[in-house]
Amino acid sequence: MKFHILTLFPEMVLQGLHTSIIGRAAEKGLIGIDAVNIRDYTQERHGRVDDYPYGGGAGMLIQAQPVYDAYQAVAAGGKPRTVYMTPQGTPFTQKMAEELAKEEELVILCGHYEGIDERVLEEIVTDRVSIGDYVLTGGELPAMVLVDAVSRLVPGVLSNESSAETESFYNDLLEYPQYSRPEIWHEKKVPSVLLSGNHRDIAKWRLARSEERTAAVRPDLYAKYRQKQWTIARLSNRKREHIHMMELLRRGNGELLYGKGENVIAYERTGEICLMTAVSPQDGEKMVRFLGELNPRISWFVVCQEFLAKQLGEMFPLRACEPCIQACYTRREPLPVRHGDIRPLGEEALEYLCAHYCQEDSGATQEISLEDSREYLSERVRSGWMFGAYVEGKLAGFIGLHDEGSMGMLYVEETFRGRGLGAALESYLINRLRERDWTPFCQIYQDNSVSLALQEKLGLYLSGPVIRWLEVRDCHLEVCRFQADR
Ligand code: 6GU
Repeated sequence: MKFHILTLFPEMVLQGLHTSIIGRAAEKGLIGIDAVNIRDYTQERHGRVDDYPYGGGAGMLIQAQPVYDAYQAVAAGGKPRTVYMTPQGTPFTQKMAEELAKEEELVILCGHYEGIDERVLEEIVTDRVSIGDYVLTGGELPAMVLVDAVSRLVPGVLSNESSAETESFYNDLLEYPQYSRPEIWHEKKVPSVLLSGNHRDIAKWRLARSEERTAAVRPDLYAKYRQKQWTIARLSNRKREHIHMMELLRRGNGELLYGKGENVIAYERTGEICLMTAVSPQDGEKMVRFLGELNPRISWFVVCQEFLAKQLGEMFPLRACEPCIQACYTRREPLPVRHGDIRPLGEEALEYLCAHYCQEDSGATQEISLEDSREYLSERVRSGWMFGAYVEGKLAGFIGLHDEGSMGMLYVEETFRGRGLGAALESYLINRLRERDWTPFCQIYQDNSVSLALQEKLGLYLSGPVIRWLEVRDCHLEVCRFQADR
């Protein structure tokens, strides 16, 4: 990730960003921070970059020419994403940080004085971003805020532990209070539950404190959280059928786009996956229409009813995969893992994964390129949820968690089949998920009798009705016919 910061005060930005975690990330080359002095590009004598605004008013404006030339110098003929830091921008959120973190290159433009000539902004700026409802003297601090928030999402910038930690266990809620040594300070004792060693009780206590805090200081967030909880409760009326949607919301990986009783649309942002369930075709009709108007980026639909598949097909250009049976593991006790050497996989296993993860198994079409599946597997490895079984130190099979939370990608090398390696891999993954208090689940093509037998053997419950994945073709060109018709 490379940041080009266009500013009148490059030393301010560089000093601020070359310390601590972000500084270390820059040293390691995980991110690049390039500060460009707009003044270096002025054509006026004495290095002047500002002038009076036409029409009068207080203060000075940065002129178009030096900004444009500084931009051209870093854009090098391309059209990089260019963020202008301004109090007149869209409020900055974690969601935006996540979106920006996908870019390879970002240009960040810092305003000063009363702003910048609008004409150059029109030509180069793709996003206008504010960091909150207050006015600062310049865009440098906001730019540093943005670089910090985006950088910590770049793989490797945070240690694995801390990045897993930020992963939304308490999604939509503020953090609970924390305590360190000593046990008593100023006659205040650390809450005794934290010393109990009982992880279930600790988690419960932390959740209660998080809810309390959020309700008190962020009623907006709390309302969203409550709606999610309420929807999860409604979905649990038909748990085997809805476990994938419940888990998406419970694990904090999904947003609720629509929730009216058991009519629900949930959305997973990284995979651009839209999960839907509806009570009746009439409800389905309404929901599909709603999606048409909202027009979010969607690469996949996952539906629980065939009528939804049909209705969506009338609105979006879709390709349907074969139907799946859903299986979920609802027991408490861990499963025995009858294989000694199962470990998390790192980048070094990527070639092996690419060679053996076949796309027919993923249900996708042959049109998903090797490049796309490599990127997907690499992202899955980085998530820390890919595990391999080793035999005599050599990789003999693997399993992993898909982006929307289901177990899958199970593979065992031909020569090692029939030895229970697949069962061991899945048992291992189930245990890891249960440690988090998550409900493990997977989706199996209904004609895959081998896998279905494995699910039954491990004690997973199979859903009666069927789940269907639908791939959106040309997803970013023609997302929605409905929109075009209006
Ligand atoms: Cl991005 N710039 C300035 N100057 N002030 C701000 C801001 C940005 N965001 C909030 N206040």
